Amino acid sequence: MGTVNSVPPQRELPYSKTTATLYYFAGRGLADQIRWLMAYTEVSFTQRVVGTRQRFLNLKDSGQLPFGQLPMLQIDGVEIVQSQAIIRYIARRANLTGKDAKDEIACDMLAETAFDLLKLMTPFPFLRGTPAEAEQKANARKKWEEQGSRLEMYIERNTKKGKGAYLVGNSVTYADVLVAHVLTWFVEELGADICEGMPYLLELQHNILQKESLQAFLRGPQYYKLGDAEYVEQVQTVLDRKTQAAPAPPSAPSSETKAQ
Ligand SMILES: N[C@@H](CCC(=O)N[C@@H](CS)C(=O)NCC(=O)O)C(=O)O
Repeated sequence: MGTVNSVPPQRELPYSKTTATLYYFAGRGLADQIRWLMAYTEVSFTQRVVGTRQRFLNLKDSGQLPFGQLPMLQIDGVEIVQSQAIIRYIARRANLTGKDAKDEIACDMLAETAFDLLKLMTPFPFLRGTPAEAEQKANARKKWEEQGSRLEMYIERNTKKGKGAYLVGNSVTYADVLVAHVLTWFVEELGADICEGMPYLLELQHNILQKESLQAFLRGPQYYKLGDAEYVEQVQTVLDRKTQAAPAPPSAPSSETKAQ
């Protein structure tokens, strides 16, 4: 953090050639949902990788991270932190919150469920090869069985009412995108068998993945693979959580990356 009397670091300005600028590590984490939803809703974005401790401290000291945390998104002249606030903003902007206030509440509840599930996936890169990995996998699988089957029931009910394979109402909402996202991640970490006996969820995922802009994103450089040792190293360095503290780099590189 800056010292008394020191000049605050310059604020980072949004990249002018894309609609949004996303600040996060070079990996999935809490930004992955945001990337998926921006891709689905055709928001062009640039990713600024916060890859050094100094860049992270500069963002905090400049006041751009009011709670001292990433991710942060610059869009439409505002800066948003808190991943779920970012998600809701993008969803409302794209009219993906259903037809009325009741639908919006349903979307909100489902989005929180997707977020609960997501938080079971984000620790995996940090646990690989440790005894805790198997325990976390077993816990995630159990939670999936509970919550996945509830999500399956939502879609089944809607389908049987003739509304289609959606979680809310008779068209896509951001809840569908988030559930397709977390399901995809679960399958990567735990295997495709977690979806056995869940045909409605698979249909929903299939429908969401048909979206061309999402497919292009998933094929492109803005989509990160499952977190590996390099990602772990970066996060731990930036957040200063390494057991052996690495010296902070003298200045943050101007890593303008991955414009879409
Ligand atoms: N509730 C926040 C949590 C954000 C969060 O924990 N971010 C981590 C990185 S994934 C962070 O910046 N941690 C720094 C810290 O807490 O000091 C959200 O959903 O955005």
